[in-house]
Amino acid sequence: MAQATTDSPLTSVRHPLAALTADEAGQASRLALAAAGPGTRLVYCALAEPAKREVLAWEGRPLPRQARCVLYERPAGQTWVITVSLDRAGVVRKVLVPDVQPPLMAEEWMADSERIKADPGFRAALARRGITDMSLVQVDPWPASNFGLEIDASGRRLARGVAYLLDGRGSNPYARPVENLVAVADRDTGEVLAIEDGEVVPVPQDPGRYDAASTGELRHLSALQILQPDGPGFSVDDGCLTWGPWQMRVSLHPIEGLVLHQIGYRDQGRLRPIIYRASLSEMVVPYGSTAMNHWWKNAFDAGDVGLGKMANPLELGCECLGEIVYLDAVAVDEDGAASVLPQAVCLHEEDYGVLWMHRDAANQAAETRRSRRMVVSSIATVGNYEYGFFWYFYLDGTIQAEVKLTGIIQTQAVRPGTRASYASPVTPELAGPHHQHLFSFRLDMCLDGPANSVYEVDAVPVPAGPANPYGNAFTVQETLLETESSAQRMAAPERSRSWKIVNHSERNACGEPVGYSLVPTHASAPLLAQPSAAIASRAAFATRHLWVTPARDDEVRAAGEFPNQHPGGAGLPAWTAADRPVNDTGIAVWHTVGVTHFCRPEDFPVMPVEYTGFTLRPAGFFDRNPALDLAPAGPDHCAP
Ligand SMILES: [Cu+2]
Repeated sequence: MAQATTDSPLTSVRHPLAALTADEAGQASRLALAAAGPGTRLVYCALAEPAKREVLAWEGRPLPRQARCVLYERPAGQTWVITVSLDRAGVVRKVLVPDVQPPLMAEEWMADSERIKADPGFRAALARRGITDMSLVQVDPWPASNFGLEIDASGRRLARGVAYLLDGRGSNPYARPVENLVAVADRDTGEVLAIEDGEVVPVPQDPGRYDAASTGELRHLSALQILQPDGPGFSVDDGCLTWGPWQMRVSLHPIEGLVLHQIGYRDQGRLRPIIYRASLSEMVVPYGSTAMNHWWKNAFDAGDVGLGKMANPLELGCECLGEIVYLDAVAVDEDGAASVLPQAVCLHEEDYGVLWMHRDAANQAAETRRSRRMVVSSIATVGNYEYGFFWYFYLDGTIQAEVKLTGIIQTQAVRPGTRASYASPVTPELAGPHHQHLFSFRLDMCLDGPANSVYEVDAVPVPAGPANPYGNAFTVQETLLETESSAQRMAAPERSRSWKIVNHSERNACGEPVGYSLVPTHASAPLLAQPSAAIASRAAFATRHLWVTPARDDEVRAAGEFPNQHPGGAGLPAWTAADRPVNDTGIAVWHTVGVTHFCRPEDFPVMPVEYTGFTLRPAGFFDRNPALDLAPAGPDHCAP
């Protein structure tokens, strides 16, 4: 998927990072498919981003415009990356990537589900549970993960399928899981290779419906309208968003979802760069249960599936409220046919309460300014879960990334009166297996220029003694993280730990390097699986809250580009083994945030949004409060 443009470009020369149009994505996909062998399928097509140095040096002359297509040659089981020139309508590079599995394709999900349902052994296992009407059976064929088993080393493209019993059309499949039954299937041949069939547990009765027609008398809220009579306070031109002093490029990548480029802030007439590229590099949902249907579940929803590919078309008044501008995206199917996915990215402003205020005690004069934030968001549906990715930009220079988790939990059927291990009860018939959602954000930093460094900043109590005669003193300890190994760090709330990104060659009014603090507001527990578990090497990024690497255009995905069935070790652990210096150079800062999810009854049948994310706050980037210049709120908002 590439992002379509809702506004026509103002000039014929588009920005080097301007998203592919539907025509470009379709043309590139056709050329790539034509260059591949028979039976090849298109997995995704995205803009081939020009090198960062070329983009930063760009002065308006057109750069070569290329698309990068990932393809799967099914008969040979081979993955190709084919780069296509859109200027010359031809293939530039064709690279075979050995021993990897590309992300899952939508057509595979549908086909594998039907093949498993048609398997006689699977049907017999269902019949043993009294289930014979296959029209009421849903099979979810998950990415199979990799546990170093013989079947994992076979090179087969594998699915592990689990079943649910529907309660009629539109019902909630996850309310009625078929427990202790797993089919292992070959996605290429359609063969069901193994069926694991354990103790029969009755399928829960509660249909778990959550639609408005099923939930009884509805509670209505009073009307709430957000009006901006003058229209939105921002503008978008071919993916370039400008809001007050803020400027950035917004796009939707098929795998990473929202990607923001060239985030900058206009300060006293000068556009100051902050981040070159901000993205979700990977995410993983490791399950902590030993049960047959759950122990192997480790969804890498970016690299296994694709968060942009699964983006929702958003609706005014539903996912977004207020004066909204939407950006469309482009979806490309496995045949290379491109279509527009409408309203995939939502842009709007939100009031955010008080930004700053003070009432002078002597003369009772009060000054108050209201806070507002620019919101850039997209919501992906991956199987049972929804993930909303929200970037917020505030008037005081703060940047915040937030993930909103909602949708339906993975469920485990239990006999009423019993309790499942490594799971929490959600209904008398259902448990929710313990699991985590761990997200790795990558920030290619560019604070006032590409050469940046990172300090770990701790609050440190001072031992009582001559230097602390009253016992109350504490100090701040800043430690420069000089190499990749020294920059693998954990959060430490007991030390108010943050990480300060600085540019040593640019100084603020206090003579200090300009900086931004990465505040780990939702660091959560890191990966809880044992170091010996397969997932610990497959999702090594999730074992640390912070990594810093030299920023390289070809190192953007924390678990490597193809985590699907990967045995592990790719991405951050492989790159950082060289222990490269990360001081006064172009750096990528990788931050793991997440949720450790012990399911609650309140998470069923559909889960209220849970939040995670982080904050980037200016820390000596500006010389004083950068929001002093805001006009006071109008008298109708702020009467004396
Ligand atoms: Cu969860």
